[in-house]
Amino acid sequence: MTDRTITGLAARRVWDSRGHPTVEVEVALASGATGRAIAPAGASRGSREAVDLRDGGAKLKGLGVDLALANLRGPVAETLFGMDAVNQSAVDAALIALDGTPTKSRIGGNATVAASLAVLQAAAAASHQPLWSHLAATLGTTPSVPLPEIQIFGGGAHAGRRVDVQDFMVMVPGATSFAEALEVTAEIYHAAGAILAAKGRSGGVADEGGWWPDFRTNEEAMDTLIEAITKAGETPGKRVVISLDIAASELYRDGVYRLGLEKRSLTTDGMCDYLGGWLTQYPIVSIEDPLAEGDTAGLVAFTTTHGNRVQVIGDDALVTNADLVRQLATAGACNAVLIKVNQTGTVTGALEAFRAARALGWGTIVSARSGETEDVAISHLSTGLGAGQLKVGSFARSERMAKWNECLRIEEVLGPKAFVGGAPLAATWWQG
Ligand code: 2PG
Ligand code: MG
Repeated sequence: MTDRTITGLAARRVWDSRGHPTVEVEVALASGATGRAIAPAGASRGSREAVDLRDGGAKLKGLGVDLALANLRGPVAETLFGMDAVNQSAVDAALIALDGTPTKSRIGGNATVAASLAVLQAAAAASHQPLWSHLAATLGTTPSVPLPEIQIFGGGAHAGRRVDVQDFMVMVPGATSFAEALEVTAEIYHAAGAILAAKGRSGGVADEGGWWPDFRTNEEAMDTLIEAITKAGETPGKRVVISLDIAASELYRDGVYRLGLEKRSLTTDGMCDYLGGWLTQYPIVSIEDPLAEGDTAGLVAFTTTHGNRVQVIGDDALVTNADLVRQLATAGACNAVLIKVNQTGTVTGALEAFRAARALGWGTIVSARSGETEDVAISHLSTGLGAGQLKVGSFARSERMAKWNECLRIEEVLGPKAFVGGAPLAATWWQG
């Protein structure tokens, strides 16, 4: 037994930003150091991602976490007690072996991700370093402050499918610091709110804090975004650019893409042309899940046609899985990966996916889920790994703002020189 041996594990039910129950884990080490983590939850999910263990039944819409908590207090605690908290890969391998399923369905991805991250936090606490610097020190990475990717309008599964596209976002690669990027985004966010209010179309905010999308077409949302950027005193495509998450798996049924808002269906080719048109019309530099996870041919076609000028991010198709990253890279689909720790269920799984993407020269984007909490681990993860971008949702609601604010604190320590800015976006993508 050393100071860093895991000696205690507490699991409790807490609540996420949608008011749903989730799992919090607190791990204690022999030295007295502790680490705490909360599992987030997605709404638009890839079919191969780690699944949350939920109780089912009528209570709490079936979303109770008593079974996951029982697993944590029983088998997970028994497995982790006596292990070295610094040896994250051994801890995660033990969790994976205990679960024994490809999607963590026995122990629950919500249980494994909270346990894995709590161990990481405890190891950082034991080293008397903030998580970002502990990560950089143990992984040998150069920490940097990521470019924030911030939602202005939320749609898709996060807004009652009021518009088809899930995330209409801005990035400020022309900013000289994370702090400046947030300030510019704040102006755009509030300009967008004022435009909607003036049109009598304010409807509150969607799940991730973006304005509720009361639009007649998807293009109207795009045009209003351009209007908001302009109203904020910026020239679209100069220091501010657009980023989208189409979340196309949500639109894909029986081999076609159904755009509910505009009541039309598109084939894969039609969807490629539709989005390709937007790429010529608007200053879009990044597009996530343009085609569905099951439509690999579509993802390949889209990446082949547009991948030299736009970042094509795989979320549902890659589910933070190193093998899928390599497979899709070989096929020619995507050129960037979204990293969500709970999609794979362990810190080590997320690191493997990150490293696989880096080795391919791909872009790397650490992301929150639509169901979030006050947990700010991803701000540290993105900084410690030196990821290109951080995607957290919008510029409202404290489960989102907590993560942006944590990056401000980290930037204060690292200095604005550590801000990634436009660096990860190839010059051909961003002409500003
Ligand atoms: C996504 C995320 C965050 P969810 O699709 O990228 O926007 O959504 O957590 O619902 O999967
Ligand atoms: Mg997505």
